[in-house]
Amino acid sequence: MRIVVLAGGIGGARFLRGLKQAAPDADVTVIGNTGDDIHLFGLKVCPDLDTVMYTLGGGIDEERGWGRTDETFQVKGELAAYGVGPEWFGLGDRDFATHIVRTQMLGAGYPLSAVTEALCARWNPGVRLLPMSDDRVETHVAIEVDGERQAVHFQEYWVRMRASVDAQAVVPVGAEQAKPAPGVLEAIAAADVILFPPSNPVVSIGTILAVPGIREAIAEAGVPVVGLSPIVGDAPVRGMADKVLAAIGVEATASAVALHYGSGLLDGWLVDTVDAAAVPGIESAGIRSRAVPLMMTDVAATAEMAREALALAEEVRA
Ligand code: FO1
Repeated sequence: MRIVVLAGGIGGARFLRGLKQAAPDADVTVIGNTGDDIHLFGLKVCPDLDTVMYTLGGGIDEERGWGRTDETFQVKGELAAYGVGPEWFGLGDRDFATHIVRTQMLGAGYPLSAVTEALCARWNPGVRLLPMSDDRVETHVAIEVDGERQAVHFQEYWVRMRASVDAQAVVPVGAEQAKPAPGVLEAIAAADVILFPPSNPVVSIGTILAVPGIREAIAEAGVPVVGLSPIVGDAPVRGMADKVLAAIGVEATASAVALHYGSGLLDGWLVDTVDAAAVPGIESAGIRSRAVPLMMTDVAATAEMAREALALAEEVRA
């Protein structure tokens, strides 16, 4: 079975670990969000691609959910000693090697998709990890400071500001001019099922869908598209998805996110058991829905969620 998964950072990566356990023989292609990418110290950092690669490759720091395990921060300290910022983004010594190799290969002319393939040759994530695009897309967040509107890079909004101010708008800068990376449209066209894991619907899955051609390819793929709600009991399970959902005028509820994606895109939507009351409303919008436990407490629980998503896909296909 060929499965395509649109993945952001921590939530998407954790879901993929469960999917691999639930469908060990499946051929999984991950279309990774690159809107979170940031250039720091002359290096290109791809947080969502690295989080998937490290999580599935066994190198992730489990407790943080990002960056490398057994990490040290000597280089970060030395940079700070030179007064070279920013200090708010924690790049570890082991993690720096990934960004150095990536930046070196990009500088030699390799596209991000080839670089990602090369990095994955070391990590063997067990999925094909494709960036959504080889073109530069960086998500910026419009905020208001002292009555003034300004745009900050998503990472600054997310990590330095901890999403402490309201987001007026979320803009994937460069998305309109970006093209799907090689293999992305082909993978979607060849998929037997397409999954939206519990990633951030705005800055992760929304950014991937903002690359011209990807949303259309998914809508026209003619195979079941099933998502899992990142919102449980009217609150994001992790992260601050409610902050960016507010920016696009979408309520932080399991059903509001499903309706935001729409029945033109989604065929099925899993909500957590606490949101079971939302199922009839979602179904009346033309999206098959089912309430199952959605907390990714461990790999076994996540594998069960993945099995439920695949089962709903077969129900939809019938
Ligand atoms: N998230 C944080 O909250 N604090 C950090 O200092 C931080 C550093 C970092 C370094 C590399 C990397 O790949 C991810 C990092 N993240 C950090 C997570 C990152 O902001 C998120 O993974 C995504 O961008 C949002 O999904």
